[in-house]
Amino acid sequence: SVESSIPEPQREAWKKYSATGFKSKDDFQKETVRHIETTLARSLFNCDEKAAYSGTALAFRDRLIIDWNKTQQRQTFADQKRIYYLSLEFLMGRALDNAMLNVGLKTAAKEGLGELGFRIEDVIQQEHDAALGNGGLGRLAACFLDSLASLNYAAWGYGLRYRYGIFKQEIENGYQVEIPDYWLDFNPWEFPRNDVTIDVQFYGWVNKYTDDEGKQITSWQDGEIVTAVAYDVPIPGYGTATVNNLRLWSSKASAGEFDFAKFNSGEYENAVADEQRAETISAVLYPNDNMDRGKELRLKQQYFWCAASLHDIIRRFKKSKRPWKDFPEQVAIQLNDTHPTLAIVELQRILVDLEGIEWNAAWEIVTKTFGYTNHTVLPEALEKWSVPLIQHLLPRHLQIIYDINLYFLQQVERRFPKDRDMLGRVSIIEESQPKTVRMAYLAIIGSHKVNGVAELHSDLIKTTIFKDFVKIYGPDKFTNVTNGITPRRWLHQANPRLSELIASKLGSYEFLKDLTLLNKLENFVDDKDFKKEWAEIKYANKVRLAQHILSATGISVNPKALFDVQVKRIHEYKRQQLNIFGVIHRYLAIKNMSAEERKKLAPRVSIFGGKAAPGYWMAKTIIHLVNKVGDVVNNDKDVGDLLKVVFIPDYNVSKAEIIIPASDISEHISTAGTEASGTSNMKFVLNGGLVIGTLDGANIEITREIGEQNVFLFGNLSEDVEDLRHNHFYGNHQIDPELNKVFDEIKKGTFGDEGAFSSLVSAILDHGDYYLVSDDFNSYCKTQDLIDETYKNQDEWVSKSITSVARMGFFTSDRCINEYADSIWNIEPLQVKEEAEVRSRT
Ligand code: T68
Repeated sequence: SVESSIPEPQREAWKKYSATGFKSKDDFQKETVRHIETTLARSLFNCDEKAAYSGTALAFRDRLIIDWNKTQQRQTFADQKRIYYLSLEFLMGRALDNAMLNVGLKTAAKEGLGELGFRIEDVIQQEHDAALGNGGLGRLAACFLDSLASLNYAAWGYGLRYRYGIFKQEIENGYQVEIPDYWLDFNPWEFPRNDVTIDVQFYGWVNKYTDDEGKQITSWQDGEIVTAVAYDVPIPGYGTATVNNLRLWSSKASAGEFDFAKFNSGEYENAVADEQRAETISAVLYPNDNMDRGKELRLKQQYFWCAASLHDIIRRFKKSKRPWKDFPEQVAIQLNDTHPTLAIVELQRILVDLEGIEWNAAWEIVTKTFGYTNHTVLPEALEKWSVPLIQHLLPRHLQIIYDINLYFLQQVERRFPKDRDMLGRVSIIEESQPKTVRMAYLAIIGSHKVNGVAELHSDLIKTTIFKDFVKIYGPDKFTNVTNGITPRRWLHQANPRLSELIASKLGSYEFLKDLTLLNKLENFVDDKDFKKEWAEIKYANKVRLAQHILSATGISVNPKALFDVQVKRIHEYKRQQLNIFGVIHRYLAIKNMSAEERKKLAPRVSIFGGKAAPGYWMAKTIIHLVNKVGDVVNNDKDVGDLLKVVFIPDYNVSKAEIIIPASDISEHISTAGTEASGTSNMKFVLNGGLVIGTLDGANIEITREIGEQNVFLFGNLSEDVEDLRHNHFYGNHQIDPELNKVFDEIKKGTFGDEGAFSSLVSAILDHGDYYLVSDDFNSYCKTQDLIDETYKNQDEWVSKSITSVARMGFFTSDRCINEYADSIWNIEPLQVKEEAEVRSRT
């Protein structure tokens, strides 16, 4: 064994002082104070909350890294298959609270910090969010990491270590302003691995020749080299000793490239410029969600990260000394959308060009290794890269893409000799000007499984964008894995009082590991005291949110009002415009009411939040309108508490943890067929909020699970969308009369210069109303009225809330990960002996 290769005395000396990590309040204090006094060079007299956070975080980091080391050793010795989750985005949020809860030491830390003079809530809030993602796709990756570790899967995440995460949003005069998010000044959660580097090549040319032994050699040479440096982030599982790894790559100039000789020849500035160019690759996260624009730097990011990750994976595989054909038994790589598709091409290149494996044998290894998850059917979000750009940046990869395409099309031609159009339709290369590479097609052809993220979405990709591929490969290659969320962060951490109440009824916190146990809550839907406590917790969460709203916006809201929340990226397909038009409609209705009628209305706070991509004009206009409507409504004496409109700036993971537990109603109102899944819908319901939604994405499955009587559904169905759009252009397009009144009010200048909002109005009146706002307006408003009525009966409302939570077990990301493991990765968890000994759950 590896152990016995080290001499006994040496092992003994080592073990004597081997780090064990704290397990008690006292040890926690000892470690924290030591870090504050030595690592941070502070003292009792100048330790502010920031320093207390830093010391606490460093103590917990030490705690994690011990288990991290053991986990990595265990996984290496076990020599089983590993999962590699490739994602350009990991929207992790804060790590400290999560680390405390997952290792079961939050109570110890709370008491320990208390004695040292700090409130744990204040300390936790010092942390800067790790915001390396845009929205749902990035947060899904983060939830998956939590589940993979919690379920003891041997899994690695691979991503980029952006110096700037998603921008910070400020609102000035109602407009979004973007501020760079420089988040790395103090980050205790990463371990730089300066010894783990990989050189990545760009540009250059392809040399094909026959060597002395008569072998055909293809070599990609004379490129520019950029070095990838690994930074490791420990990912603790909940209630287990497993701590997995998230490896993020940072770019720097390669030692060979950064030419010190130039210093002497007076080219210092050029050398520095070279270095900066290399560092630019991992400098910034592209802030577009569901939108792809073919920028060269983005393609560079993709290849840089794919190449570094693959070489790292292969290096690890090679240590096992197995033959290449075993690769797919040792390695499963999951592609989070098409962003890592070049990994398919890179693996084929390595196998064929560098390892000398015959094309077909290599291709079999490749396709068995990869799985591809699709997250959208929106055409503008499907990645396409221009052929000349790839030719320039990655000449050898372009050849390989063409060869993959050739063999694929030959196969298609043999199978469908009569369908001549088929070849053009399914070709990886689109014959446009310039030609483009359709990354989704490449991802499908290079993977053994393709999955959508909710049932409707998985059906849609099979019948629309990937229809031909279902014909070619048969339906079994395509599958569904409905998204999930981690209940650790989205219930236990974000809503500790609710989690505690649930645990008190269920007898333990076991539901956090098996969320289906929540169904036992149904036994308590008629328990008066329980319901009272349930409602009190919601109210307390609303008070907390009201405080945040006041400090962030200056707007004072009544926590007794119905909180109506829509927080997510701003996008026309998500239809925040429908929401704000509905708000204006409500405002007009209130203005027209008698005093008697006003008394009967349930007061409401309409809460918006979310970022617009900096170049997305329409989305920015929506933000502007929300703020301007707020200015008018919130200062209208006729309205008072009956309606407030709030835009919470800089929506992010840590804000979500405050907002979601405080909602009564949340809005998931995308045009049917456009939102692949949605995941915040799951978070809101799990926290006892009800939803208003369209029959789209995971809303459909949520409804199936919790019951139609507990969801406020409205709007047209996805199967009718195409006809409606067609009618807008070729029939007569009738605008809903109530919506027209809203437009008249905007045009009157009630919310300021009407010209500022004309693009929003004319998208509906003049440009075909692609997102069916007018078609769904009436049904939306009526459903909002029904919500008002239902809310008046608080007892019934609370029953719906409890019943819904009880039936949410399906939507844990643990279930989701087990499905991937079963149906795509073919992998079992690695059992952990220490598990029993670990964790009192706090
Ligand atoms: C989201 N996609 C889906 N994309 O919109 C959402 N895109 O329905 C789904 O629940 C979620 O993925 C998880 O499956 C995104 O968030 C992006 O952020 C994105 C980023 C870059 C390029 C394209």
